[in-house]
Amino acid sequence: MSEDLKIEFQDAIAVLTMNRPDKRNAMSEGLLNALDAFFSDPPEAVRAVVIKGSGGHYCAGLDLSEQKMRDAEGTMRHSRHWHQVMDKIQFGGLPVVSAMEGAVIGGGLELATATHVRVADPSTVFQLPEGRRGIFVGGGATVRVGRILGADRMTEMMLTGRKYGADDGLSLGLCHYCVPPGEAEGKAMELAASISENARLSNYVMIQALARIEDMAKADGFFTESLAAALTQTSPDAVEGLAAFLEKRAPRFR
Ligand code: 1HE
Repeated sequence: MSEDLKIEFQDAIAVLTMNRPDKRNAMSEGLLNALDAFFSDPPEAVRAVVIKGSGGHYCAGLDLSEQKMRDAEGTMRHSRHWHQVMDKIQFGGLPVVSAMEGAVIGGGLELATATHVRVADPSTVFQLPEGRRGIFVGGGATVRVGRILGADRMTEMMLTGRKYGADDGLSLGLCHYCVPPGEAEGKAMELAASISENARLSNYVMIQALARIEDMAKADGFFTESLAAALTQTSPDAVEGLAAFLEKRAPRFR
């Protein structure tokens, strides 16, 4: 197990802690590879994941101290590696909840927006400082942050390097919850526990289908929605879920 990423289990929830507090959990190659390894082969019993940082920060983005000048090919390969890992997080099939505080900056925001549920506390700072450092985003922000904010607001955010707090983040969609100081992890665990009680296939299909349907033409989206419904509605969990509702009891999914 990598020292940079602590992996713990609480019932069906895997809790991943980015563990480089001295560097504000900046994303080193080691940390990125440890996330890659977890999401490539998560234990079968895991039903949801919580990602958090240590030392009062979520993630301060790319580890700038590891950066060397790369040529165009090296830069492209580096960026595409980030895309692969972020895709694995977003489309791996497990619901992922971010518990955020402090820095959610650069690659930290790219990581957060690859996760499905984002909880912030008032210390949280969202920023894309790349434009101020002479570089560009490369870990997926143009698509993931761009779709949340729109290109117009993201352009302004990058040009000025402005910082958004948790309340702004909530109204812009960078986070889904803003909780009192220090309560982000507790709320994230509560949400992960509740999500993990859903039928596994329903969660899987939500994760696989929704973001892709957003990329489709309307007619293709409607068609794909019907396929997704056909898959879930004909599963044993659908029979159980509907029976449990009518019998006024909690469902017992597989
Ligand atoms: C780092 C990093 C880092 C901190 N890489 N070492 N990301 C950034 O441009 C954000 C840069 N960091 C910051 O703006 C600030 O550090 C924070 C707002 C996150 C925190 O401030 P503070 O006052 O609590 O801490 P600090 O004193 O600035 O930093 C503590 C240490 O962490 C210090 O090292 P030290 O050896 O002097 O103790 C910092 O150098 C170190 N540190 N952040 C390396 N990011 C796929 S492309 C993505 C492109 C990007 O992500 S670009 C954005 C990078």
